[in-house]
Amino acid sequence: MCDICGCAHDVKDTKTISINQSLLKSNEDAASANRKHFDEKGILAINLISSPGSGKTTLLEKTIEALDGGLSLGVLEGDIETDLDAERIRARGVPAVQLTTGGACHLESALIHRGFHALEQQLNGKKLDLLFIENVGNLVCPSFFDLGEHVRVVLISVPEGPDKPLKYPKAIRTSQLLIITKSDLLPHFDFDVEKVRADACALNPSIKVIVTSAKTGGGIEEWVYFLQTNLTTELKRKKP
Ligand SMILES: Nc1nc2c(ncn2[C@@H]2O[C@H](COP(=O)(O)OP(=O)(O)OP(=O)(O)O)[C@@H](O)[C@H]2O)c(=O)[nH]1
Ligand SMILES: [Mg+2]
Repeated sequence: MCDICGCAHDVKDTKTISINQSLLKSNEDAASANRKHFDEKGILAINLISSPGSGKTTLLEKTIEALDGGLSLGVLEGDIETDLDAERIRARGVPAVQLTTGGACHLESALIHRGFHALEQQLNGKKLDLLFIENVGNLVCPSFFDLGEHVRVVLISVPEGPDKPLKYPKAIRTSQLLIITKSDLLPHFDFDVEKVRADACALNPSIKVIVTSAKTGGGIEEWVYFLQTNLTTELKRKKP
């Protein structure tokens, strides 16, 4: 068990399991309330999960560039310390709130609820289309916590190695999209994209895979299309 967050992974002690189950249950209740709130406002919420440094904030920067004001975005940035990532997003003219967990290795729904209200204050009544939640860099604990998102996206970068889907199956099983980032580095690493795709699809047959590079812009158009399609589907689903 993770000593910091008390997550339910690899739990052997029955007393600990019951504590963690109640923690997860209260998180799930708050996640449902968040999702209802986002639904009422016609927002598509996206939770980005990855190891530290896989390229989450860089992908968001490229997304802002690619959308070029076509959709209205807001970002909740999760980190253990500092508001460096939120500053990077705000520098591109997009509202962002930093959620510093003070040691915890994942975000939880109650923090998202508070962060979203803080974000709304920056919006001055402007409607959001997409809410991005950049989770704390960690491929384990964030997989266990629904934040009320509509879409979960897991990122694995080329330098991390091709064994990550097999080693972190929960992240793959609970995500709708796997983004393989830093594809410009493929010539320098033993990273078999087709094997990673096959491993991910064996764990989660419905997962979609997109290969991107923030350096060359490869795959960014496909990612933007994924976002637009999911936003349209969500809006249709909510229509009476
Ligand atoms: N070569 C290459 N480098 C990249 C790419 N995307 C991101 N990087 C670099 O990877 C490093 C980490 O990128 P970030 O976007 O900050 O990663 P992150 O996942 O947000 O990191 P944390 O928030 O700390 O978990 C930076 O030096 C980026 O410039 C890419 O597509 N190709
Ligand atoms: Mg980041």
